[in-house]
Amino acid sequence: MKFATKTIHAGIEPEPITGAVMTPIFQTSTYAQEGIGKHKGYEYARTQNPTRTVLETNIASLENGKYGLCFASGMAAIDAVLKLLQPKDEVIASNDLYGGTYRIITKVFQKFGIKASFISMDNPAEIENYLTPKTKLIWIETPTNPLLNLIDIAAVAQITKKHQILLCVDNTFATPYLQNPLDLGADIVMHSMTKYLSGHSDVVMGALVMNDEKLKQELAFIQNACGAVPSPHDCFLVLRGIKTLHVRMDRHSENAKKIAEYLKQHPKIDKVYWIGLPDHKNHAVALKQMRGFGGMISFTLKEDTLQNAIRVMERFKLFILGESLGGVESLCTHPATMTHASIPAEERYKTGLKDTLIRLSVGIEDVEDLIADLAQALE
Ligand code: P1T
Repeated sequence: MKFATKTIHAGIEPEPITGAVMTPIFQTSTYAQEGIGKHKGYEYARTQNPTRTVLETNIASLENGKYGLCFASGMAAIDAVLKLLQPKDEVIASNDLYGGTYRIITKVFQKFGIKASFISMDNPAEIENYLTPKTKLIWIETPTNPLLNLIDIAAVAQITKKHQILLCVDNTFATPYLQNPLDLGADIVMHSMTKYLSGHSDVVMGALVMNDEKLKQELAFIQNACGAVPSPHDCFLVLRGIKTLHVRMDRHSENAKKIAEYLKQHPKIDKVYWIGLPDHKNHAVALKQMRGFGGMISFTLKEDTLQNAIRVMERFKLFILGESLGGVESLCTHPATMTHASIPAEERYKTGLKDTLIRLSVGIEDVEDLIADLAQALE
């Protein structure tokens, strides 16, 4: 099956009793058992739920993986991966990444004896300088949040395979429509389904996809033992969102291209970060491992003061000021005080994340209206 067909059909069959075409919301916490240990594969809804099973099968298929697991949030999915580690194990993560990922590693898992380093992965060969016998996990986000750096997944996977280290890729910004990390050698793909997969800013959810059965069993054990599972209603909403993922991503990318080009020539704009621009520092990596460039753009102003950046963000009429991304509506975010506030300023500055950076999640509205909004906000 091709991608557009999989979004609508993978793992999804009409419901056998009534023929309902849409996967029903199995709003139940438990299932009747015919006898002790005799049941239809469902015992208790933390462990399995049919609406969730369909979504897990669907997302696995979109990522060309064998197994999918859904969680109550993207952070719950990240939490499950980190729980594969033991005290004294080490994780190496890319240094530009979602603030919540930095926070859970440094504020939650370091307390339990996990060590972490956050490094630039522009040159993947340099990762080897940081490896120790205790390194068990490499965590990368590509494209990164919010600076839109790219990491060569296949090059990192060569290193992790050589040293038998797990590689997990946060594929939230790209989505499986634009990039499939498992095909490039990653062991686990992680998603905040809150974003493009649900696509309508009405759900918080996360997912992991993998090929290795033992790894799946370990992660499913953590999912059930720790219990951060999504509700059946939310699974239904994400299934519904995914059906239009390919159509939405095309429009997000198309609109973002026009907006990036508009910003690029605007006299008040200094830097524009969009991976589709030929002068983006990692554009070659995008061409190598992605099928398109997506809807996320960051930029800074020539008169680079916090006051100016705030003025622009507060002047938007269509772009909604807020956290999150990937919905049909355009959003504008101030990473330094919102999504990345939990990263100490000196760490943020090292990666190039200034207090004045403005991040846009370009929606699927008419691009002329979006450009008019940018024009009036920058006036
Ligand atoms: O919000 P949640 O579903 O728990 O997912 C966390 C997460 C993980 N990975 C990436 C790349 C993310 O962007 C996020 C959440 N990010 C935002 C809320 C944001 O506005 O950047």
